[in-house]
Amino acid sequence: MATNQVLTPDPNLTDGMHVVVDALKRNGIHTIYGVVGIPVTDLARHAQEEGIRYIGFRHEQSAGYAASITGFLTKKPGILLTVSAPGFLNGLTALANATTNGFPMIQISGSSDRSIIDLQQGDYEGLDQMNIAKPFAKASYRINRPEDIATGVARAIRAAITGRPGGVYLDLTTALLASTIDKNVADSTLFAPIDPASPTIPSPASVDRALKLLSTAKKPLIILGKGAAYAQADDTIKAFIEKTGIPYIPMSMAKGLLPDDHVQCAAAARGFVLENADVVMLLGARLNWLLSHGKGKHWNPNAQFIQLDIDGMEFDSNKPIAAPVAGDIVASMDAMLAGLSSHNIKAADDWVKDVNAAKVPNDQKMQIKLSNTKLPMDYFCALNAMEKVLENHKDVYIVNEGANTLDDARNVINMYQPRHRLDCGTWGVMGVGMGFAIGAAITSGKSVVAIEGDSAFGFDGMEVETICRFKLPITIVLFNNGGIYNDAHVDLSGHGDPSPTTLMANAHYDKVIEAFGGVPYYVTTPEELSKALEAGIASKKPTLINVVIDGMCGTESGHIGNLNPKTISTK
Ligand code: ADP
Ligand code: TPW
Ligand code: MG
Repeated sequence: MATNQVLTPDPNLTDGMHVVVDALKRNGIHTIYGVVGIPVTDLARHAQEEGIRYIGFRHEQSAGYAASITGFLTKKPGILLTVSAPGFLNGLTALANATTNGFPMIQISGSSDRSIIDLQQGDYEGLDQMNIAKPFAKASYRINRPEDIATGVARAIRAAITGRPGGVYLDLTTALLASTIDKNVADSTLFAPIDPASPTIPSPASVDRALKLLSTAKKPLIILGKGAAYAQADDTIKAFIEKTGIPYIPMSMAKGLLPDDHVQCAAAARGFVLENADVVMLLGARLNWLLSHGKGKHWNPNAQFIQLDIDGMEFDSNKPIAAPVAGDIVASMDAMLAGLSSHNIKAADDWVKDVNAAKVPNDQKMQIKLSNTKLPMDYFCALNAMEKVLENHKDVYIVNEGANTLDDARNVINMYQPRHRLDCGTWGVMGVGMGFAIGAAITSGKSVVAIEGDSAFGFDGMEVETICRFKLPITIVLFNNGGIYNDAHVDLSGHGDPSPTTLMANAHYDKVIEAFGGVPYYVTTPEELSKALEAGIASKKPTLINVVIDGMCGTESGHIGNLNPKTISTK
């Protein structure tokens, strides 16, 4: 279209799109994920021309998930680029998910002419995007003038990563993108914010209070959350845990912060430690539903809490926090580690012995589950075959979603490196798989294995085209049990309609990747699965392994059936 052919006959002039790209470059942004169309197509072209990688997706939601996981992995906001209205809305779920999880990302979206939107006169793809984004984002800004672009980008970056990270919306009107400005003037506006994630130092008194409480504990426990993984204070956290000998459990995305086979890892005694611990130190973890809000039968009702978090508003949200430590985990853990010299903190031998003893029966039960050889395979048989391969590829990123596929893989697949397990997170959201896999592969250049339920994969399966187009080293392992949770369908409709949880058990998802030149496998035995997985990782080629899983072995809602309300009437 004529309006998009931005001509710069005057060499002294530049335009909004150029300045946006300059501002992103000035802030060290290397990658943009998105879907183009009016009015941002040329913005993406120009970004590419300027050396920013542009990863074009098939759906904005997946591009957004890729951006958010890039943020989690790098501590810099991942960038999602969307078109107006529908493209913007498609990306918004990913932005909201980033805010909920504390992943830094910026959704940059083209938008309509303000004068038409504000009078609701019906523009092409018209929507009041900045205001709609507000409840889902940590901050929402609009840039209206080219001379404000550098400030707008800087504000968005700072908002995404300072304090608790989150999703930021940045609205760029069509008029702004097409506007012109003197090049020298534009250049003079460019800057990168100093300390965009201002280091927040905890008060010495709060650190002292926390250490004092820990020193009184008879049965201390540390819970590592994804905030601790995000902070990248890996060595300090490891040193603190090892010096004190305190047992720890990792939340899902904190797995690998210390290796899962670490002697102090109490994951196999999770129930026992939660029921018995008298002082629990939360390290970048929230007492939300994933920890039963710190209440109920899973918890020692008298447990006292220490919480290290960058967001002071988090404290007391579910239980009173006896020792809140507000600050960045990097600084807080430095102070906690240094403070060990003046506090006597060592987990008591009896407690450590009891925790280790509690692991034994659970480990044995798990071994029995893993060693079953029934066909069709159940989750444990298949995961056992995978674990044997993956323990020789400890640097592979694992993406994981589904219900049973998620819960069982989380328990079986050991992680050995920080920030290598990426999953549905705080919202338990389906459809993150391909975006996370692509984001992780692009950001790290390493191989990714995405362990997907057949339902989960359906949300974003067309992104295999993106994976193949960019030739990414991603192996998708699809656990096909023919349904959401299982394949136990009953015809409640009375006329042969599939049940609400039914999907096609005999589907060949492998054919999907074959259509785009990727490598397909269809496996029915653990031996075939191991071989295909090994080959997929070794080849570094886009690969999809359709794994036939027993349709009856999954439980409804996986491990959170307790949250699933039931009618009294359903058969
Ligand atoms: P999990 O799901 O693993 O339990 P959550 O996402 O619930 O983790 O909690 C992560 C917490 O970590 C959030 O409350 C967030 O404010 C906090 N956090 C994030 N980054 C940092 C950081 N750099 N320093 C301290 N706390 C952080
Ligand atoms: C965006 C609800 C939770 S788990 C799940 C759905 C649809 C799929 C489970 O089936 P899958 O795994 O993936 O085949 P498995 O091994 O148990 O059979 N929409 C969104 N998010 C969620 N969480 C849902 C719906 C849900
Ligand atoms: Mg399934």
